[in-house]
Amino acid sequence: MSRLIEMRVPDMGNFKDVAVIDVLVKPGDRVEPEAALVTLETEKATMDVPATAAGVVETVHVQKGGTINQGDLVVTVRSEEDVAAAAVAAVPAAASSAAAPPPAAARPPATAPPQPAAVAPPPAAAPVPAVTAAQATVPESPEALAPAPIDEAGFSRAYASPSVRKLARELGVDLGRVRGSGQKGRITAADVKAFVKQVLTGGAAAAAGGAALPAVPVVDFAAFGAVEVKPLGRIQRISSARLHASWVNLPHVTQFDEADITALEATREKLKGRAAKSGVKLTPLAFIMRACVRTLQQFPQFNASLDESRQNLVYKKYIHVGFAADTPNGLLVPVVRDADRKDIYELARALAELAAKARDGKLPAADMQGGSFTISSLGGIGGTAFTPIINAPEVAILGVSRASMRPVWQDGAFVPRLMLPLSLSYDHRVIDGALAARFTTDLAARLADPQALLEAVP
Ligand code: CAO
Repeated sequence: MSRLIEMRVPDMGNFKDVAVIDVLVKPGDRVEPEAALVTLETEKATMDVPATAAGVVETVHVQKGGTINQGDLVVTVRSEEDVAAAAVAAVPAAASSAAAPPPAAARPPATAPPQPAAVAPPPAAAPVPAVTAAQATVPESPEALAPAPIDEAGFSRAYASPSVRKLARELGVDLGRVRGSGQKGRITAADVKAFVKQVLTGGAAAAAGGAALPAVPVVDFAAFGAVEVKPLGRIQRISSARLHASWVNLPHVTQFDEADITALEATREKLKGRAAKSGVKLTPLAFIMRACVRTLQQFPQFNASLDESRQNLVYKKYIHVGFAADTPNGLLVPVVRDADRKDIYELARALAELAAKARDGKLPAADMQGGSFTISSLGGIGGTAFTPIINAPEVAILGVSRASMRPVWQDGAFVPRLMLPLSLSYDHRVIDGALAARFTTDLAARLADPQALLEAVP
C-alpha cells in the first residue's frame, strides 16, 4: 500500500489568496518534521508552511508567485519507511493516487494543526522560563544568565518555521542570534535548544555574539580553607540587583574634574557655627547639592530619563536629588525633594534629617523615590576619584571624593588651593562627552563661587 503524505496549508485565520513567495523544496528532497516547505506572505508578515512528517518529496503542488488558501495541497511526501523499503526492493514506488487517504499517523493531527507564524510578532516581554530554570539550578549568579532582549526585527527575519518561532518565544531566545543548521541555513528546534544549552553552560557571550553575559565560575571556597557563609541583607540584595541592572544596561562613561573650593570652605567655616546654633550642620554636601541644582538647571538633559521605548527623553520639570548614604544595613539613596526650591540651609537640614532616618532604618520608601539625579559623596571618608554607577533610570550621578590642599599654578606662581575631585558618570546613550565636560566645568565654576550659592532661592 502506498504511504504518500499530503501536506496542506494549515489554518491561516482570515487570510485568503496568500502569496507564495518562496518554494523551499523540490521533488527528491528529504524533509524532516517542521522543515519549511514554502514561505507565504500576507500584507503583515511572512510565514512558513512546515512539513508534518519526515520523508522524501514526491510532488510539489504550488509555484513561487502563485497564491494559496487554507487546506490547499502544498507537497506530497513519501514517508520515511516507504523510502527505505523502496530502496531495499530497488523497485520504483508507484505514484499513488491522491484519492488514497494517508495513514492516520501521517496526517496532520486534526485537533492541533500546524500553525503558521503569528501574523504580528508577540510582544518582546514574553515570559522567559529558561531563565527561571537557570535561576533554580545555578543560584550563584542568576543575573549572569539573563538573555539579551529580543531584537524583533532580527527575530522576524530569522529563517525558521512557525513551531520553531513559537519554541524560541517560549524559551526567550532571540532567533536572530541562532545559527541554523537546517536546509539553506534554516533554524531547527534542535538549534534553539542547543543555543539555550550553550547559554546555561556559560557560553552565552559566544552564543549571542558577545551580547549576553558569560557566567562567573562557581568555586568551592571551602576547598581552600575555612569559610563562613552569611546571607546578604535585604537592602544589599535589592541594591545589588539594581546596581547590576544599571551596570549591564547603561553604557557608563565617567568624566573626572576638580573644583577649587578654597573660598567655599572659608565661607562654610565662617557660617558653620551660626548654623549649628539653629541646629543645622552645614556640610560641604549642602553646597555641592546647591551647585548641582544650578548646573542641572543649565543642562536639563542631566535631569532627564529615557522612556520605556528608549526613543524619547523625558525632561523632568522638578529637581529631586538623591544622595548615597552609607548605613549599617547597606547603601540607601534618600531623595531631597524639590532641591531647586531649597537654599543652602534648607538643603543641609534635609540632608541631615534624611541621613539620620536612613541610618536608623526609619526611611520610608517614599523618601527614596522620584529622584532625578544622584550625588554619591565619599569625601568624608577619603579617596581621590571613583566611577559611581548611575542610579538608573536616571542618566547621571556625581561622585565626590575628598578635597585636598594642592599646589595650583595661578598668575605665574604655585598657590595652595583646596581642590575637590569630581567624578561624573553618565549614560552615553543620552549624554555625549562634550556635554559632560561642559557640565563638570560649569559645576566647578559654581563651587568656586560660594556667594552665588548662598543667594536666596527665588
Ligand atoms: N572633602 C573633604 N572633607 C569632606 C568632604 C570632602 N569632599 N565631604 C565631607 N567632608 C568632611 C565634612 O566636612 C565633615 O567634617 P567636619 O565634621 O569637620 O565638618 C566630615 O567630612 C564628615 O562629613 P559627613 O559625613 O558628616 O557629612 P557629608 O555631608 O559629607 O556626608 C553622607 C553625609 C550621608 C553622604 C555620608 O555620611 C555618607 O553616607 N557617605 C557615604 C556615601 C556612600 O557610601 N557613597 C558610595 C555609594 S556607592 O557604594
